[in-house]
Amino acid sequence: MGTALVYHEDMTAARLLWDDPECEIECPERLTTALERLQQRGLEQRCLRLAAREASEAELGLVHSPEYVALLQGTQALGTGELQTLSGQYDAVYFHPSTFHCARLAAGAALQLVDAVLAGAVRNGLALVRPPGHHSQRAAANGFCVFNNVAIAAKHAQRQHGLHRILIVDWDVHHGQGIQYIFEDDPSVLYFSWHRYEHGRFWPYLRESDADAVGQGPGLGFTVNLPWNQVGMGNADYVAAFLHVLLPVAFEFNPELVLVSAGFDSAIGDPEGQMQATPECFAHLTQLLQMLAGGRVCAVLEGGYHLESLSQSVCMMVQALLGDPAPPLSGPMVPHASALESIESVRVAQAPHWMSLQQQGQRGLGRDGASGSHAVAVTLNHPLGVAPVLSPSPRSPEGRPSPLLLPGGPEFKAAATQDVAALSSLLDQLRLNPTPPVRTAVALTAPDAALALPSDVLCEEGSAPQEETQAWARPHEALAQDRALTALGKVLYLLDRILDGQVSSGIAVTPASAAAATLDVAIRCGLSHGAQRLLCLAVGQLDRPPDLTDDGRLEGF
Ligand code: Q9C
Ligand code: ZN
Repeated sequence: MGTALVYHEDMTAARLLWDDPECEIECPERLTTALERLQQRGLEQRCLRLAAREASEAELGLVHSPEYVALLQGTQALGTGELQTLSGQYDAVYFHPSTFHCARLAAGAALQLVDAVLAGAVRNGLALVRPPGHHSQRAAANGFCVFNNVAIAAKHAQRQHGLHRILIVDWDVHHGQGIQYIFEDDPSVLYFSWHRYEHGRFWPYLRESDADAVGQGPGLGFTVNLPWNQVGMGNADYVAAFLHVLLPVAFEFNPELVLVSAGFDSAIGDPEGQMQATPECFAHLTQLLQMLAGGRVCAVLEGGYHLESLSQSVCMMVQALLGDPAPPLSGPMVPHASALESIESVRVAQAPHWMSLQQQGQRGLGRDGASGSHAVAVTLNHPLGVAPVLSPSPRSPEGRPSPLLLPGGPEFKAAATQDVAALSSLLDQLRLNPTPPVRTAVALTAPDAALALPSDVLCEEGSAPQEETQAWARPHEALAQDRALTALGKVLYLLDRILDGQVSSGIAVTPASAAAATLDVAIRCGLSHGAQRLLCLAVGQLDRPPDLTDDGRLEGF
């Protein structure tokens, strides 16, 4: 099952016909340059090419008012002066006689992509479109957007394919307020957006772009906003946002389909975003999203105005959709303090709605950066006390996640007692042990011991017996070095404590040169203790352990 690339040359027809510095960046070359680069890299040829079709009036009507669609239809016959006047009635919008046709193709491309993925013709795909869509509203164009391509695709997936849970990931650097408005009271669509915000001083200057906008009514908790309050956010900030906000919530939501509002104005070089994330970051983000919804990821282009950065980022995303390994991320993988503040504020705002954000209590994320580039942190997790893999996530009868309780709310106490009882009986049924007494243990060798750690983290002094460590290390040249061997002893000890059920999770630091070998040993050691399934998540520079076969089996097991 492959990757679809949906496109139509006609979408290059719309262009700005008058002088407007704000709008001139949304130009036809955005599409032609990206497509050329995909061809140059041989990526386009590896995709299933689909010619975009126009969305029908009924399909546009899934999101937009008939009057608005009729108004847009009328623009085809207007002269330049009239187009300019009409454009002036909206914020950051320009119309061209071909805008209606282009915008219908853009929405149609998103629909075709969703149909191809949900019919099983492809696993995933990208629609290269313009105009973009995520700012557009029921009866308003906004921010270069005419029809809300992704919102229309989501409604279509619900109506025509019967989907109950759709995740929209909006990594464009602007807040997709249009998508937020359309789904803010709808618990069947989880909308995540990060965006340049600068405490409200960046376009579109909306109060409702902040972290405390979490949705309304039955949709409470199904809008997740992560405002960036400084420019210059980079790879570490984006990965941290995924690991600490989006992915916990997304796994708990358990979507049937992931739609990506794939704007690349959040990448380095973009004049709008002023961010620092490199194109490779989008390969990693794409890979992370493919863990959801059985890999059913439909990406639709939104912004992205630096032609070189845009084309590279598009290539990175398509590469990842095709299943190619992601190139290593450059730069120090340390999030900015401002990013951690934003991430923490979203976690606090969303914690009442998501169990996965409640587990770390009040402490939140540590402020202390990881060690320098000489070392790789290996995080080990106890299989118990996490969402049981054997049972479906809890659902209400309508098939969506059961409503979560507000701690301190009126019904909370009674319901909590019931819940705890239900949960422990579920755990009993699954023959799972209670959560180990120690939440996190850290095994550090001397050079890393200076790391400042939260007070409730247990620092493991122990090491596995020397003979045992050496036996595990023997097949690996990379583990011959003293420092690597010492680190391995610590890893093995930590793993032992985890598999014993005394410790829930742990972090160990190993020299970068020994990371792959250490991981290999940790996997073998885990399997030899009877673990059936291991999830290895590598962020950044780590090759797959050499003996791991394509179907995930380890040679010899
Ligand atoms: N310098 C999209 O990326 N201008 N639309 C903001 C701040 C409007 C962006 C001015 C930007 C619209 C899809
Ligand atoms: Zn944008």
